[in-house]
Amino acid sequence: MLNRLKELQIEAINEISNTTDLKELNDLRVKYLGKKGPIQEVMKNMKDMQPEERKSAGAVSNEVKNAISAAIETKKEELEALAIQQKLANETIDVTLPGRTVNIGVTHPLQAVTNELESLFISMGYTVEEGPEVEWDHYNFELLNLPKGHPARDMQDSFYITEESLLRTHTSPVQARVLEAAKGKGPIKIICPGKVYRRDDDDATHSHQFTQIEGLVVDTDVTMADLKGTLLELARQMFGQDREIRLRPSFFPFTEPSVEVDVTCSKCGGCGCNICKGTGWIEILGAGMVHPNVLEMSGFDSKVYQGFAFGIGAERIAMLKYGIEDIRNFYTNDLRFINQFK
Ligand code: FA5
Repeated sequence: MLNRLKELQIEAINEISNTTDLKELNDLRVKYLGKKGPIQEVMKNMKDMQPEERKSAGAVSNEVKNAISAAIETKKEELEALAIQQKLANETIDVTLPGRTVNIGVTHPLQAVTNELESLFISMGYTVEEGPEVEWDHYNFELLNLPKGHPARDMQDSFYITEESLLRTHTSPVQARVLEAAKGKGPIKIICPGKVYRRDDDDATHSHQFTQIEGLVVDTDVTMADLKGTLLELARQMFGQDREIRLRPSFFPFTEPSVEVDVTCSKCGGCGCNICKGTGWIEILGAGMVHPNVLEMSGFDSKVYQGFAFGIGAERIAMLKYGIEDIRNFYTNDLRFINQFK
């Protein structure tokens, strides 16, 4: 019996040393040390032994089991170390390989100009307001001194949705909303960027949907000089410190006096070229002093408060700044155009 135990030890250690796989090693543990294994089988005969013989058989069986366990542990450590080495070898990173490029988007030039104008006005103490693109006739026209039937409504051909609602034709209704919400108390200093819509025929300089940035300042001591200074700063920040502006008399029902604002042409510097049609000047926005009727309709005392307002066409600014010749480029989503602004 003792011989059989020694034979089993040699047999097990042989098999253990030949195995190359952790699962196989575990199977060998079950095979030799499990309850139904050959060592337990041999030990069943112990009951027929003399006490002295049984004692030494017990000791030998323990020695054999310990030797097999130790061989399994050693092999396990060896196989685990080998597995880690193989994993490391397989996962080697080649740091010399070129990286995969990620396609990074680019800010649309129209958005870039809007952002730039927003930052400029925020730096001058303005806050940014927004309003709905589907607007009530009341805010788009009536509160801006354009009652129903007023001939100046034809200046902005509109997309009506119902008799009383339309796609806003300018960002000026936001100033009407802000004035109304202020309940007759200034000061107000806001800009409102956003999309506007008109039944204009699309061509190189007109679009049926375009972007305006409205500005409104209302306080107790606001003059035309404040408006002019603000617009000169705007022109110089956007187009260069050597720009000049000129104010031409114009008409808007919501401002009195009203002006159209031109900036010296950035291509020819004012001598006259194809961009400025030989005049040296390019129109960029409409502006004026807020009409007393507009202030009064929103609850402001026009003897105490005055204000100025302006409406910038963002596409026109972007076209001048980047030399873009056709406004439709902003809306055709041609990546060859957009990627030039990377
Ligand atoms: C207005 O819309 C006034 N609400 C501006 C204003 C605000 C005046 C506050 C006074 C006080 P106007 O229709 O001129 O004004 O438009 C303003 C600017 O929008 C124009 O100077 C031009 O740059 C731009 N614009 C007008 N129509 C179009 C169009 N169809 N496509 C692209 N840009 C346009």
